[in-house]
Amino acid sequence: MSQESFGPESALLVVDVQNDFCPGGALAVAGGDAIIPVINAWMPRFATVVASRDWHPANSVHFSNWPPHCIAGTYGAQFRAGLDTGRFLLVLDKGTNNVDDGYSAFEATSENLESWLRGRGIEMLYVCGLATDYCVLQTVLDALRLGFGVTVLRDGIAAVEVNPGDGQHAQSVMEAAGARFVPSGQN
Ligand code: VGL
Ligand code: ZN
Repeated sequence: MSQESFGPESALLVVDVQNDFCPGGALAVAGGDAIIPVINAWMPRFATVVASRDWHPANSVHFSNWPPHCIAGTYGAQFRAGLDTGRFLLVLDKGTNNVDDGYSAFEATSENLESWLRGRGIEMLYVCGLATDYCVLQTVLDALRLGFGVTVLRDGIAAVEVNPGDGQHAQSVMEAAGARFVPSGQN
């Protein structure tokens, strides 16, 4: 199994691996915990690892679509225990407005992710995290629109599946837009 390191033009983007999206959380994703060892194993292969977190105000239009979750500063919004957060060079807060969903990490309000990545010469993004059918999907589509190459870690994502098949559908949409999916152990 290849475990080579990636070059300086590649970054790992860890999307929303937070308590509320894991078993027991307010918006639990089945399999949310299973991706943590996969993500931890990938992190040391990148010089640049960044993470986003869903970071909502207590009152948001977002909560007309979802049960309240990831309210800024609460336990549910904390990164999941076991995730190697010491490797994060940057943490992006998103969904911080009360007027929209803010699913994409490129909509983060704490930092302009696009400029930050470009300033470091990043051209390739490896994406993992939660949830396949919302924040991973929108982050990947934004990255592709902005011209980044995108690879999604097949075993490093999990879907909410409001409707069965949403995760698979999201994968098809990402692939059609130009994202590559790889199982762990491959590049
Ligand atoms: C997410 C639903 C609501 C996500 C965030 O991180 O994918 N999903 N808020
Ligand atoms: Zn949310």
